[in-house]
Amino acid sequence: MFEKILIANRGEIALRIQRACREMGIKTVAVYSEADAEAKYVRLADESVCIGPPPSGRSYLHVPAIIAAAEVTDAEAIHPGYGFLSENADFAERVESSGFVFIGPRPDTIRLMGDKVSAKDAMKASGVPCVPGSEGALGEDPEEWIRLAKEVGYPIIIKAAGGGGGRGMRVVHTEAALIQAVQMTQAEAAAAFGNPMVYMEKFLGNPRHIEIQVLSDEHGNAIHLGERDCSMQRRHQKVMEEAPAPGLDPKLRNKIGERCAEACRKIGYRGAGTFEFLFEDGEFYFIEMNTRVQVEHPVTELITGVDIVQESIRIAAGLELSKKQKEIQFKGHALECRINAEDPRTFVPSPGRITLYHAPGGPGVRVDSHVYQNYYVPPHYDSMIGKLITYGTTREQAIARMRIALSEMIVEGIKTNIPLHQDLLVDQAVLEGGQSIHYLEKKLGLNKH
Ligand code: MV4
Repeated sequence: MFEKILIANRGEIALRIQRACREMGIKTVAVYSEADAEAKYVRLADESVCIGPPPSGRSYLHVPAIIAAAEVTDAEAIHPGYGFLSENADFAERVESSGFVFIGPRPDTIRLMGDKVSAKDAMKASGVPCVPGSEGALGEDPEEWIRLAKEVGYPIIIKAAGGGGGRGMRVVHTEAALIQAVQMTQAEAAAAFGNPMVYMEKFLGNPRHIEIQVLSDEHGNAIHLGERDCSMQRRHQKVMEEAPAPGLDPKLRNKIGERCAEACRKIGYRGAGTFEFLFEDGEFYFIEMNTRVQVEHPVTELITGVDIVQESIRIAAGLELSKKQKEIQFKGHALECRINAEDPRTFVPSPGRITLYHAPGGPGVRVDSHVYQNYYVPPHYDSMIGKLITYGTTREQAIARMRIALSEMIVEGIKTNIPLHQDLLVDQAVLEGGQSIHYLEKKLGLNKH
C-alpha cells in the first residue's frame, strides 16, 4: 500500500479522501490555492503545499505545480477527486510519466470515455444498452443525416462528441430544422471542445437519470454497487440524489449492473466508475461514463457498506477488490442533499463568511463538509459547501431523518439552498419518488407564478 498520497483537490472531497487515507494508515498531502490557506482540509493534512493564486486555472488546474508538489513531498500517488483534473487524460499521463500513480483509470480509458462517440461505441460493443441513433459520429452528407433521422424517428437529439454533462446538445423536432441544427452544433462543438464531431440519438422525452456505480481492479475483478437516482436536477446540476432508485425492480438492477461490470472486464477498466443511463418505460439507455469518484458516491456507500474511496486507492495500489459481487447486499435507503452557498430561489451564488454553523447529527446522518463556523466561502469555486446524507431502513425513514437534519442545520452569514431542500421533502411527487429529469425545473417554473 502507498505510504503517502497527494490529493489534487479542495473542499469536502479533499477531506473525504483524507479520511479514507487516514483509516488506511496512509499519509496525506493537501494542495491549496491562496484562497484556501485557512481551509480545514489543509489543516488536517499531514503536509500541505500552496500551488498558486485563487483562480483554479492557476492552482487546482495547474499541472506543473501539482506535479512539483508531489515531487517535493515524496508522495507516491495522486488522487484527483472530482471536477478539476479528474477526467483529464493528459494530466493522468503526466502523473504517470512523472513516476506517480494516478488513482483512477488509465489515461487511454479516460480519453476513450471523454469522447462520447467512442465511449458509446465501446459500451455498445461490450453489451451495454444504448440510446438508438447514429453508428458513431455523423458524416459529411446532409442527405445521410435526413435518412438517419427518419429511421430513428423524431424528435432526435444532436450531441457533440466532445461535450457531455449537458454541454453541446440540440433537440430537433422536424426534418425542416435538421440540417441547420447539425451544422450549428458542429460549429459550437468545434469552438467549445476543439472537436466538431457530433452524433445523433433518439430524444427521450421524459426519462429518469439513473447511474450505476462500478469498481474494477487490475486482476479481472469488476463489481457493481447498484444504482443511484439523480433525476432531481436543475440546469444539469444535481440537487438531491438517492439510492436505490424508487420502484426499480432488483432483478433489473442486477441485470444492468452485471452488464456494466462485464463491460469493465471487457475494456480492462481500472478504478471507480459510473455508467450514466437514461431510464424510460422500464428500459436503460447508456449515455455517458464518468471515470471519477462522484459527488453522490456516499448514498451508495450507505446502502452497500463499501467505502468507494478506499477501494479506489486499493485498486490503484494494485490490490484486488475487497469484496466479490455476491458479498454485496443492498440494504436500506439513502438520500443526499447538496448544500450550496446560493440563494434558494434565484440560485445566485452566495459566497462569504459563515458567522454561525451547527451541523446536524443523530442516527443515520452523515455530513460530508469542509466548512466550519467563521469559514469564509471563497467566490472562486463551486458553491457546494457540503452534503447532507441520511440513511434509513426504508425510504420514508431516510426522508424523515433528512427533514430533521435539515431543520437542525444552521448556516448563517451566507444564503444556502436548505429551504429548497425543505420544500422538496414535503412535495407530494418527491415523496412518491421516481420523478423524471424535468420534474424540478417544472416545479420551480410553476412556483414563479
Ligand atoms: C438525452 C436526453 C434525452 N434523450 N439524450 C443531458 C446531460 C447529458 N449527460 C445527457 N443529457 C440528456 N441526454 C437523449 N437521447 C436528455 C438529457 C437531459 C438530461 C439528462 C440527464 C439529467 C438531466 C438532463 C436534463 C436535460 C436533458
